[in-house]
Amino acid sequence: IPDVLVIGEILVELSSTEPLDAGTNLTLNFSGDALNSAAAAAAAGAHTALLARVPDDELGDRLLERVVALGIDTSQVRRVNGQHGLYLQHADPSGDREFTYVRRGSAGSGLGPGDVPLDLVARAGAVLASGIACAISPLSAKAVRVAASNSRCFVFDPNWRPRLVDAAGAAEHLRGLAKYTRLVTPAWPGEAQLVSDSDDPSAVSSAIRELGVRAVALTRGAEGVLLDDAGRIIEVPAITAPMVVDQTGAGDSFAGTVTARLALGDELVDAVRLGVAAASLSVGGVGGTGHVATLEETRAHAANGAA
Ligand code: KDG
Repeated sequence: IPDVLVIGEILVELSSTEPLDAGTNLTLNFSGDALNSAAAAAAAGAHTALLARVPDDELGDRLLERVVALGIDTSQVRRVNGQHGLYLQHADPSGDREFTYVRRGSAGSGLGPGDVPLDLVARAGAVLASGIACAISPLSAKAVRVAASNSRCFVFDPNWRPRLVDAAGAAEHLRGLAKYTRLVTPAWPGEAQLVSDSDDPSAVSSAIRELGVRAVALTRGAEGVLLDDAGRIIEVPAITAPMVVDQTGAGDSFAGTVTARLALGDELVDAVRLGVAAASLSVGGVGGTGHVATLEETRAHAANGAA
């Protein structure tokens, strides 16, 4: 029985620091928020399994080798006929990071309620899913809902991607899952304001709690995390990243680490402190799993940051 079960689609990642054009060189890797957060959870000491569908082809074999190398249990991965979901990570013409997706109809988005192992979900320490798993298909959204409603500790990361779902749709996913949710981890301001347009973070977190969520961790970049645990507000400061190469997956690293530490019995605020440290280290590598810090490194970074 895993400490953490992560639900979602593992993506093929092709990345470049340049804008796309004919002849652009792209680097192949594997990512997707589910993989990024599962890698962080495993590194944080939790026995972590991924619940996902992966195409039964050579690229799928390589993808799963990478998943195993990241210390993740693949016993809940189903190999199926179908195509990979892919995203290109590149620059837009002004140099900002951009994602382009080629994923509609992918094998991963065919994950459905019938794939959810109810007994395992009920016994797992925690279940983690994101708004991306809800946005990629109605079937996948149902799978998330079934898992959330059977889990004793469900963590939801809104991970709003406007190229996959509009604001109303993303808000609906959050509302629909709220009553099953132990912790939600929206980024401030965009995701947090999906359900309230107030400029006051604690007013927004209490609006989110009113939907039925027990705790809200608003991630606010350099301003740190505002944790609202059933009405008790705690500000957890940010920690400066020793090296910034690529921000991709920082939020996933936070969510995965916090979920792992919660499942292992840490107090929520301690789990959040480690999540902040892990996210700050995760930006030191290219792509979603370019740098996954060990628990020792994360603890040391958290201690240094607090000093
Ligand atoms: O959070 C990083 C993810 O966005 C990236 O790995 C790609 O999963 C991805 C997505 O669907 O955007």
